[in-house]
Amino acid sequence: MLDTIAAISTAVGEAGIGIVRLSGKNAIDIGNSVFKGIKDKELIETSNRRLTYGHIIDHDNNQIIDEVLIAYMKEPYTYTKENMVEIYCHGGIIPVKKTLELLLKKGARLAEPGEFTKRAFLNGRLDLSQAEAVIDIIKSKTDKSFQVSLNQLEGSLSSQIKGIRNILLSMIAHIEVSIDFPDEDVEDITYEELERDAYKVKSNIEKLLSTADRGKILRDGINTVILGKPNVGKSSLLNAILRENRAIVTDIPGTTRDIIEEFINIDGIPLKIIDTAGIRETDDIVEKIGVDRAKESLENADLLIAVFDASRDLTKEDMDIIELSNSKKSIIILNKTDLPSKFTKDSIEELVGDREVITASIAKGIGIDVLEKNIKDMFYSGKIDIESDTVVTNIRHKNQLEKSLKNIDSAIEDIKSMVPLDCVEVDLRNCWENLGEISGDTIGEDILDKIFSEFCIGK
Ligand SMILES: Nc1nc2c(ncn2[C@@H]2O[C@H](COP(=O)(O)OP(=O)(O)OP(=O)(O)O)[C@@H](O)[C@H]2O)c(=O)[nH]1
Ligand SMILES: [Mg+2]
Repeated sequence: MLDTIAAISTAVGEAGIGIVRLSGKNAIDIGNSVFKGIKDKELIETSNRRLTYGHIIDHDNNQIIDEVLIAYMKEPYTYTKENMVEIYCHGGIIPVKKTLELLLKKGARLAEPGEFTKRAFLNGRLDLSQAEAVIDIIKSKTDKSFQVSLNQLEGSLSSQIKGIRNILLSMIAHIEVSIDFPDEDVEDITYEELERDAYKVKSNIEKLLSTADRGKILRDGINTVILGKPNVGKSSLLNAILRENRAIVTDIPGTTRDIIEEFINIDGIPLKIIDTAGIRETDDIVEKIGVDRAKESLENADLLIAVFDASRDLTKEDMDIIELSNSKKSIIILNKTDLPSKFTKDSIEELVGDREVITASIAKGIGIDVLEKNIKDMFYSGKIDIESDTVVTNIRHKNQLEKSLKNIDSAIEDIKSMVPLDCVEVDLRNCWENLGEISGDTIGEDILDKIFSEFCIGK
């Protein structure tokens, strides 16, 4: 961890400025070796944390690389808690790339994805859930998901996890005392006390877990799949919700072949909306792949919008769609009601049970508002006040919470049947460790590598 890393921290492309960062023991020296200020002033002669004007220069051949602003920041009060230098180049691909190349030539190593944040974690400036919040902030697509990530970065999840782990630690400590010093004059912990504390732990874990599904939705958007047989108006619906002509619409059945994904925002609720190929039996190889993809996309769907065409008779293909939709939260759209109908709303309502059926004429813009309101009602109870609440948005955190819930359940069972305390302690310890993996207090190198590999380079 002693080497000095460098990377381009801004997105590559044409822009006003581009920032190259250095972090590590030699960052300031390396920065100094490529800089020339006004009247030959060196970087180390300037003040800590102050932007200075000058040039990046390859002193080996006296070549000017770019005109820049530069600042160094001395450890430990930096993003990584190490010495850092930030160089503000002109935007565009060449100035930042050339500057980076020069830094590498002067002894810096190209940073891996997320390595700056990883160092912030390893140096104790952020815990793991906070570091993960940094990725989520970068990737967030809506105000709400941004706000939740920001709360996580501020430590809302960390502090709750810490609270639960403290209860566990105190239980473990009491058990150890009882086991190790049975004759001493310390008061033994009773099974009743253990049970009471274990239930406290359990309810806290459950509370966090109950936010997890909602959390996933905030992070990724509600995964919404539009499904139906060919030509019922699926792509028309996508376009209507997006309010743009994103997907090709024609009167030829089998127009959409591939999956089309778009993100939109309905009054702050993020939707990932997926238009699919019309489902039918077909010998066309390309269409067949499309149909398979449509069915696959259903697996991860949070919400299904099943579309039916009222102007044509219901067919076996429609029955298949109803069948497929049974296992999912779904909304049924009865489309093309501007044309003479071949079947009624009642007849389809009978087939879909207690699910809502919306009559629509997507081509005429009728029914879209009702659909949007339905989606809102289904997912946005408004009960969670995002600004103050902790929401678990990360699958890894959810898995750890589930594991620790199993541990505490098993501990509770043991406590109730009054098995020896050292057995209880094993479960409590596992629970403590599994929770610790969320904050990164107990975690293996391989998991760390996996987490940080999700970052972009330069963060
Ligand atoms: N009359 C009428 N026609 C509509 C309506 N909605 C869509 N259509 C027409 O139905 C045809 C098929 O629409 P698409 O949106 O391409 O249907 P699709 O379900 O995506 O079809 P595939 O991609 O082939 O599976 C087009 O000609 C649309 O203009 C409607 O509400 N009323
Ligand atoms: Mg289509």
